Amino acid sequence: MRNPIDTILPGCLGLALIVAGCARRPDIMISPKWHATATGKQAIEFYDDNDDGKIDDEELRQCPGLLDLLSVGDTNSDGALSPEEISARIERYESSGFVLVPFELQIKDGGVPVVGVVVTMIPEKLVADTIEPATGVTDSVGRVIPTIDHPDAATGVLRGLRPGMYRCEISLKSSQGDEKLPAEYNTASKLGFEIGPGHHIDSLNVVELSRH
Ligand SMILES: [Ca+2]
Ligand SMILES: [Ca+2]
Repeated sequence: MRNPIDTILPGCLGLALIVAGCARRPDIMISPKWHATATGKQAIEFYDDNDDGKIDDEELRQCPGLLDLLSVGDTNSDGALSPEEISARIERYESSGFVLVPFELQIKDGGVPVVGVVVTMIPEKLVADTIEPATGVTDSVGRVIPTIDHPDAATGVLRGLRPGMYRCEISLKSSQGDEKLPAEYNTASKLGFEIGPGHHIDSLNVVELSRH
């Protein structure tokens, strides 16, 4: 006959694991898994079309999120991003411990806020496997705080962006579903943001449409 203690122990162990699980931070509140050195090298693979070992000019214009990084990430001021500079920035994301960074955008047309614009923040290819996209719709004053869809979040979404480099798509559809904005704002968007730890906190980024 089985010792009753053998039957009780697995139950206790199960309870202990559940308690331990409760004490852990949920995975959604843990920083993305960055690989700084590998990502710096991969940037060259992805974007260095002229094989000079760095990313600049036309190469940066193809990835607007990295172009936005230039202002803070080009530490030797040569107008280009080296793999070491990209790795250093990613190490900064990691060491900061930031899980989410607040980000707010306002869309205006001729100075007038535009309502109902869908804003999508798409991670650049370099970080697409590490961080999630975020999206949202402008409110009555043309403002949007993009959120990340996340099934484990209590509300189903995470407010804020992961640190990283993003291309920003802006779309406004008619009631028939036709795109009202030119491709330069969405499918061919050259608008990018580098979201560094604390970089955009308390600042409102305004995009003025120029459709006319
Ligand atoms: Ca190059
Ligand atoms: Ca540089």
